[in-house]
Amino acid sequence: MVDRVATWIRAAERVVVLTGAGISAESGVPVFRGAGGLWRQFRPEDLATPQAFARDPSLVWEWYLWRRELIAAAQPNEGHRALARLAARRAGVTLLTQNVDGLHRRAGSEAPIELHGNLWRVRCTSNCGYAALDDEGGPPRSQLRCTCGAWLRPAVVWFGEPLDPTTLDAASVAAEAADVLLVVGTSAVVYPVAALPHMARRRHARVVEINVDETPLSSEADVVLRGPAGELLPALERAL
Ligand code: BJW
Repeated sequence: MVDRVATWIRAAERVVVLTGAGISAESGVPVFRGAGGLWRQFRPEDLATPQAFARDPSLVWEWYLWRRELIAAAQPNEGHRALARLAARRAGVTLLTQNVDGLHRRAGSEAPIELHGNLWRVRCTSNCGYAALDDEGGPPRSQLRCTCGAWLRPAVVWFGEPLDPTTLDAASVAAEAADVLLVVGTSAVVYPVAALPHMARRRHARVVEINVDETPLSSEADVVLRGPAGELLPALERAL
């Protein structure tokens, strides 16, 4: 199966990779759903909605600062690195990620399209326009309020919030033009991102899922590579 996917990639003009939390699992960053997932321990309604932040910004920040610490201590794994090398050695590779952890960039991927934002960025909740990128792994953020007096918030996309339209457009254009779409380590249940593989497939892309478990996408994918991304992506790279 890996050889078959490698043949498609070699023949492809445009390869798009869509990643989710599963690609960072082997770096020790918890996924959201399933065994050991964050949503088994915490309720998304309490931590990942604009209503939760309006109700208790300190609690939400506490959760994000804890996750920042965990991610700062983690290292990109062989899956992140294989994708960075794939883009470096051939043209026409676009990386889309739902992850907010910044590990693709740390592995050497130059311009991943971060569909759900980045947990190292902050922006002001008022309309003063302040936004900043914190130092990954730097000292914990002590200033949680903007100079205008309003709360700063993590620049991530919470449930019920729209994705940045320019970012989503860029991802949709890439998915629709893809010859091969690799969907790596995502449960494929969170919309609108979960629609991208279906959009790609309706055009003409071969859709390849890389995941340790079955997802709603599995039955629609042209090929499913069942196993850890940190092993399968380097294996795919070797087969190219
Ligand atoms: C491995 C592995 C290994 C493990 N190797 N694989 C019905 C009801 C209610 C709401 C909705 C509804 N239908 C649609 C919605 C909307 C909602 C939604 O989709 N909900 C569904 C869950 C039902 N979507 C939204 O609200 C979005 N916004 C929106 O729709 O706006 C519309 C709008 C328009 C105009 C005005 C206003 C609104 C926004 C969604 C934002 C999601 N945010 C989060 C948090 C980000 C910030 C943060 O990190 O704190 O994004 S939630 C969380 O889920 C995070 C992830 O990016 C996202 C996807 O998760 P992912 O990456 O797939 O991870 P997991 O854990 O789910 O899966 C991991 C996978 O890896 C598993 O399959 C494992 O098997 C696998 N795996 N180890 C390979 N080693």
